[in-house]
Amino acid sequence: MDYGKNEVISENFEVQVLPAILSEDFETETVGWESSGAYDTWEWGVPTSGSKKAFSGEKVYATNPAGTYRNDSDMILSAPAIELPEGQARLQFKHWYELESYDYGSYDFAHVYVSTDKENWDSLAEFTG
Ligand SMILES: [Ca+2]
Ligand SMILES: [Ca+2]
Repeated sequence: MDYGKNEVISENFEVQVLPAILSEDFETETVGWESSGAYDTWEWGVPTSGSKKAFSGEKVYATNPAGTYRNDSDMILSAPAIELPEGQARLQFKHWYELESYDYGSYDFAHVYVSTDKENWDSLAEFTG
């Protein structure tokens, strides 16, 4: 009953909470994360530029945690390969970014790709300035 003396009946739902297959807060030495590409400045550590803080703890993986990335950079940060069970999967992450842009568009882009064979990659998301 609520204050208006209306009876509220709601159904019961059962929610299954699945454990994360890969969870990373970058606070301790990372395993399996690799960077590559042109002018690769991906680095693990405490950011002193950009966001100047982490979403969790104090460490992050960032493109040059102490300054801007270089012009003509084309760099990749790869997560370790994981085995997914049958069915749907969800990728969830927190990120901070500041990409070079101008009045009518963006010079720089960031993408999130996934692959099942490390040869063919599907774009899940694209971010601009
Ligand atoms: Ca962290
Ligand atoms: Ca640029």
